[in-house]
Amino acid sequence: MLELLHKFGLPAAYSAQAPAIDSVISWIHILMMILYVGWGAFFIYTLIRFRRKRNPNANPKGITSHFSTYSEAGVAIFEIIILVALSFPVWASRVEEIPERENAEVIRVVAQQFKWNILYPGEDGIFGRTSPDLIDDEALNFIGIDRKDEAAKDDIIPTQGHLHLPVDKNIIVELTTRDVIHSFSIPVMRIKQDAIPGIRIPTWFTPTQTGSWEIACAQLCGNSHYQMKGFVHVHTQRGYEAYMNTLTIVQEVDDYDYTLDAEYTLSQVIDALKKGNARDAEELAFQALSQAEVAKAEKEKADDEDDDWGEEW
Ligand SMILES: [Cu+2]
Repeated sequence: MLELLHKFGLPAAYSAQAPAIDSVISWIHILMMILYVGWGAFFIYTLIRFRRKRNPNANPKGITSHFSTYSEAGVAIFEIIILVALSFPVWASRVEEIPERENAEVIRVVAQQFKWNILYPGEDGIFGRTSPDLIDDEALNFIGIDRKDEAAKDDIIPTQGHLHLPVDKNIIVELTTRDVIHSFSIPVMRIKQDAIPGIRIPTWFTPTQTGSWEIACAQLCGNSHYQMKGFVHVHTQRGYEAYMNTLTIVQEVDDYDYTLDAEYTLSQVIDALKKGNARDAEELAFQALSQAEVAKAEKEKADDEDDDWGEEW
């Protein structure tokens, strides 16, 4: 059944939790297929069996057989099995068995019309303070992070719409939105969770394949809803660390004149992942990291020289 569904557009599954969800999807489709064929055949049968020519007068008694009752009961039993034996356990596991935060990568996603903002806690593992009052789109502070807060100083905010993940590690996405209701959907991970203003909802999964795929908004959220797509980039563990360390340094240097090379290499990392080339991506991430380190050293040197210049005056 699953193969048939893949042929009709079900995307490939690249998370450890996907097979359980796919089995529910398969069983539901099997039941729907039986119902579709069954009801269709029954409809055609009634058209022929109860045609006017054969039944010139209506029969007020109608059908006396109990076949329809039995088939209705059969359908109900099948549905109860799908619901209780298959869907409930899968759903319970999805919402209750959230992995320990220590054994997972915890990332915040803040939806906005019509972008995905991603926030990483950085080295300290603690998310800095954010406040709606601090949101300033012109200053590119889309989630209102308070950079004066000690915990916020190392927080990493990648380019909007780009979620970076390590492969084979539990990921907890804490999801919220700064405006209307959105729905965070990564079809290849079988993840779909509504983002509700004012609350933070955890959703979790374990990517099993390196590569680059689309994040979609699965909730009609305004006139440019169709534009609200993002990307999930799944790196090798080492590639991920190198990529995030590079982002940290680039953010620290905060001067495009210096970080130009590193940022260009980071874009090549994404290109390599899109081509499914995780090894190359890893190598490029390390190259970007050394370029960022050079940029940092150059910037520090330039700042020192500026200071000396100032002292002379
Ligand atoms: Cu949306």
